[in-house]
Amino acid sequence: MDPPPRRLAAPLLLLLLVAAASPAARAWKKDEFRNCNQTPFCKRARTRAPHSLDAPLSLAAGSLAISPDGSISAELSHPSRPRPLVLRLSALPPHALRLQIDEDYSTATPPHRRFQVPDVLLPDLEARTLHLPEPKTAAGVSTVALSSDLDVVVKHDPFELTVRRAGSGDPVLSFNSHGLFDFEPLQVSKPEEETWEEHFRSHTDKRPRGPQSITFDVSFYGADFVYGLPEHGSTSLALRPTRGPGVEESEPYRLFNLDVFEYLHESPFGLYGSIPFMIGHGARASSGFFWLNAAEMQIDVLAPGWDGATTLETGRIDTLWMAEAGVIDAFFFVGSEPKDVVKQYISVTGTPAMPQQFATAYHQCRWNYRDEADVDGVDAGFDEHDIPYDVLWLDIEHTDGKRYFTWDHSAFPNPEEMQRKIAGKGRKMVTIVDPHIKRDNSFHLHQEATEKGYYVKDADGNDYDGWCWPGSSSYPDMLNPEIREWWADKFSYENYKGSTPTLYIWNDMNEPSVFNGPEVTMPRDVIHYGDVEHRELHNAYGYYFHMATADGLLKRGEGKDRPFVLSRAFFAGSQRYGAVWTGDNSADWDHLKSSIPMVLTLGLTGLPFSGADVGGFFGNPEPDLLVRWYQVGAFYPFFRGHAHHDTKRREPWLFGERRTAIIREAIHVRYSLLPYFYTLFREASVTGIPVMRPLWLEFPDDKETYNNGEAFMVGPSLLAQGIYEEGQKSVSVYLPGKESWYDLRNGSPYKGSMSHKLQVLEDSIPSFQRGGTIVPRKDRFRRSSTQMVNDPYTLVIALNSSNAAEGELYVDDGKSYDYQHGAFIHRRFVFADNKLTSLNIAPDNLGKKKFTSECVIERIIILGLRSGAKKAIIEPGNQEVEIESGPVSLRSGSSPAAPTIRRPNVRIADDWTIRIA
Ligand code: MIG
Repeated sequence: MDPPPRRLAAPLLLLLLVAAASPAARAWKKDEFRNCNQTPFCKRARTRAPHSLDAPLSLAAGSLAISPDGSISAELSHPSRPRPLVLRLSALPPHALRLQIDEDYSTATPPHRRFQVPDVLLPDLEARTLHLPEPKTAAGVSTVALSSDLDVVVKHDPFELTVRRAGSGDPVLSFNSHGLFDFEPLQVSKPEEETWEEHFRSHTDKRPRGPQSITFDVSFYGADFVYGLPEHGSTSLALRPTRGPGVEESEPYRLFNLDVFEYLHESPFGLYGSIPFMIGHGARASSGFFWLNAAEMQIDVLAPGWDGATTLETGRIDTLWMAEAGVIDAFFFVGSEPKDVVKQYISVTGTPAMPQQFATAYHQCRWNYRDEADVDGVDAGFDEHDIPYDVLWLDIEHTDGKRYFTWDHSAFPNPEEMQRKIAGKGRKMVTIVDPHIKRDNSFHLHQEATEKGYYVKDADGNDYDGWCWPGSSSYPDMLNPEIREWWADKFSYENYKGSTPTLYIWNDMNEPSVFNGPEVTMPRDVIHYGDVEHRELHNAYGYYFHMATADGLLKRGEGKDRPFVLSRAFFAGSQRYGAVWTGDNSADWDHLKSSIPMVLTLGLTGLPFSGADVGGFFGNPEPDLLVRWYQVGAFYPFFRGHAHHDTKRREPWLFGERRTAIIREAIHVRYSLLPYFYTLFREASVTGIPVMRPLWLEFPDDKETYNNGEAFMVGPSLLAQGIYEEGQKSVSVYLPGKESWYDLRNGSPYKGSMSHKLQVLEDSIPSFQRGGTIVPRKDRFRRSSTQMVNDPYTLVIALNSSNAAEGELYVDDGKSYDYQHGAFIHRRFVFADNKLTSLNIAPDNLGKKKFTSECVIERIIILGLRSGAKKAIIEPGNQEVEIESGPVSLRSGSSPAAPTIRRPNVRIADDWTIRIA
């Protein structure tokens, strides 16, 4: 073969250079972060063989007793420990067991108390615990009945705890079945021969308090897969095994809040937030395990045969949990359905905050909108191109030198006027407020924090000084409630000059991110309030910061305006304070794809309000990728376009008319579904069931759905599937359940319980309404959601095989807390026997506040109606209305396809029925 002509060489070289600069090659800086082998507690725990201790952990015979509060207490002894451990078991209705294990502070003299994370568990938890019956002990085994259908079996030696179904005796969850328990005792002083110091890159951690890690194994019975443990980049919804036969890259899932530059879309390394909650699910059982601990955690999902066993047990998943410090405060949750497991987790950590209506609409962000003229231009651009949006965001450059709560006065000379102008169209603004405070003696915030001693202290007791955006920076100690109060006050209009009632807040960098710290965060030996080391509380720092900021907005609005605070870092319980997003993703197809499992996982672990940066933060998305991202993003609970400052501008109208039209349509889909989304947020705020759901949450028996991370449900009624490949021509979509599904665009029916190979369309992603559901919409487009408040509704009824359907609508004032006192409309729409009925499902015991609405239903679309009826009768009033053929969606050119009841004009606030004649 001839050598290639020489002139090809240059383009080839160029190609290589371009490839090297592409996001995939830009790559994450692996060396900046510790892996398990570089983390002594992890390495040690991970290499220990099951049941390898000479004298294993045992429960001291005779120590098991019922305490006056109804819990069970016992002593555990362990050969490696000078003192016994204290165990406490308590039960929470309906199906949760709490296990606490800590040092014995009463009899012995541990040098200090281990850290127990405050303010995450609901304050009424103790009051809700059950009085347990006397344990029954025989032959070294004690059994305690938790409820009529559950009991817990405690083996004394070696210690093992199993939660079982009382009737069948089937285990659901167990603790220490593999004898991997270890609890390093606090030492009074350092033995001379030991060194407690640890080194990583140029950093030394003195570890003045020595080793104190905790390890144990937990098994999930009846589980085909385990899920949860955000936050990691992953295209897989189920957690992949991290150890054992068949596992190549062997790193445990790491929970350690970090600011990871250009993170990988697929990696067990920890990102910005941590929730130590895992759900096991299979055809036979659903269960959950939550370990409240804010220290660095590493968790292995063990592949069958990990322990060398040759007869592999199926239907059980073993996991290994390791933490650097803290105590054991753990919860076992037993389904029967996976939704029950989520609800139980929520019953312990709190229900998600109900967002304001505007926050559920589309947000436009960029690092940075430069000045007031830029803000004006972008705002006007949406109007010119007929694209609704609700919130315009300002990133760090809007400040005076990264001093938060201030403005760059040359770029933003009139911030109040700017906000009022935006507010005139029913829109809001958001500014960023980060935790790093510029160490500038003329900055009032720094002065005050210094004077009051409000900063986190370094190991020598001085204000910790780290490097971040403003240069030399210090960090308020958010663990201290007094400091949180102080911080919250900074959001008053008086303190935050230039802020107005339509300004909300974005908390970034709260892992915390410290540019010159180990792994880009705070050193572990930094000291917090109450003499707590940073290592003990690290994963919750951002949580307390988010909490203080949300409390600030609550105070600012005198308790009447629901806060909106977006946070990057999170922990168990963050759902009570606002939304989170998946941080600095990249503008590539893999990141679009991994956003779905990431958002689904957040929802399963209590955080329903999340999303990924639409378009991808780093890099310039191909226009087709941007379009696909809008189509998927329109279904994220939190829907925001955002971009790095080095990227090209990418407002939705910059890629030609055709693409503008498609993006407009994607955003329109979101706006038309806002009534449905808001109803789902209501459900989430009461039960914790997420807005965006894995298929198996709705179809728990359907194995086909268990590891589907490409398709997702929005609530119980809609299913969508993203398009994650460039130029993809066809896509296979699995539609679960026995009922039919209807294409959202044109109402075409598709059979359930099978995969459909569909042609990929340019202007939408596959999305369907499930037969048997009713979805409320608003189909008139305005500039913002606020301007749609009085618009009439459309109901879309998708009938099931018995010609029936149901759905809900929740409406309140969209901003205040009056709903907590009864001020809302909550209806259930039921279609059966050719009759649609609107039922009030608002409980009447909530309070005296009222909310009503003059809104009517202007259109009812019925998919799957087999009768050729032409008329319907409305009661009360015996009024006749026409049934015509009408379009199913609003897209231009959509042909009349479905029977439509025109202008029934019944009020959403009223009881009525509509009978098909
Ligand atoms: O180090 O504020 O994730 O959304 O635009 C980057 C600037 C700091 C990281 C956030 C990103 C934000 C950016 N911030």
